[in-house]
Amino acid sequence: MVTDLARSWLTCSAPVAAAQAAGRPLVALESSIIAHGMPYPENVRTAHEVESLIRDAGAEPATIALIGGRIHIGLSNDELELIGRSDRVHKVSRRDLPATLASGGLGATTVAGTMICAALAGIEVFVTGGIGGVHRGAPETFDISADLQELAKTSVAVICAGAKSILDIGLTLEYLETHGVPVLSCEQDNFAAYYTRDSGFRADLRLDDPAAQARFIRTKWDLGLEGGVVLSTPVPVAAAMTFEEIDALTQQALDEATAKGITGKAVTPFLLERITALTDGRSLATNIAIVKHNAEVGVRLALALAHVERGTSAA
Ligand code: PSU
Ligand code: MN
Repeated sequence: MVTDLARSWLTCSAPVAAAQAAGRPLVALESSIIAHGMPYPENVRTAHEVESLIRDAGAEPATIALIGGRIHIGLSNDELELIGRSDRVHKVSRRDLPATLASGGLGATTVAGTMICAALAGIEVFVTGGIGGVHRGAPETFDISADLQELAKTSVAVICAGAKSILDIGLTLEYLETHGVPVLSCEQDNFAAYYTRDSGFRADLRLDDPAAQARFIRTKWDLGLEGGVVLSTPVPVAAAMTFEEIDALTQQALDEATAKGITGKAVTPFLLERITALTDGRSLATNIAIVKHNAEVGVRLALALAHVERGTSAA
């Protein structure tokens, strides 16, 4: 339950506050992808482009980060620059939120961290790149992203291009099923694999129409079935990488992580950085295309959700 006490930690930007007051749809965006997922200055440029795209489509973007002991919902240009440029930005998942807020440090929120803050701000739709998941080798390491537990309990719809094959995608989908998290897909039947379109695993349900996606999500929450919904959409064909290329480089990055003894929250950023380097930055162009496409899908969902009444559909 969201309490006034929890909400007292929020600082909403003027455009976000105006959208909330006018009842205009909002789309949350994460900051870990800016601080830890892409190099400067492409990260900040992409963040601006994604925000513009959402605004032009009729919703208000709300990039979320922790600055000076406050949860910022919507960032100014200077704040985006700070998060994108500083090398002192903590990666903030659920367990890191209190420490970073209490110390007043800079924090970039992961999928889990962003979901928590979006829910506090009453934002139902959140666009990211790829979700975290069950890591390959998790049966020994227990390395399962806190994103999955958050999806199980926090009621936010998360639009993504599936999950990267640095993860065990099959086990990730099993985990989501166990925890009652619906995995929707659009544009294809299968769950996406981030750099490539097809993970080889089916999503629970394909819903291409934003109105149908919105009705599904509203029905879940109307029923009191708390927790998130994953909406997977594949990387656009023109920007997709081939399975052979990305699979070999993923394996190399995983081997390097093992050899270096990388563990805990450092694993995902290490793998993302190595893959960017190993592809000579080509994966960066793919990353940018993915986030923009996800934003297009997310904004259509946010607009559709604004039109779906709560309660039994009269249709
Ligand atoms: N996977 C991606 N891109 C990302 C991340 C994951 O393809 O940017 C980031 C997201 O912020 C995600 C986080 O929530 O990494 C997951 O980290 P961990 O595995 O430590 O939970
Ligand atoms: Mn982990």
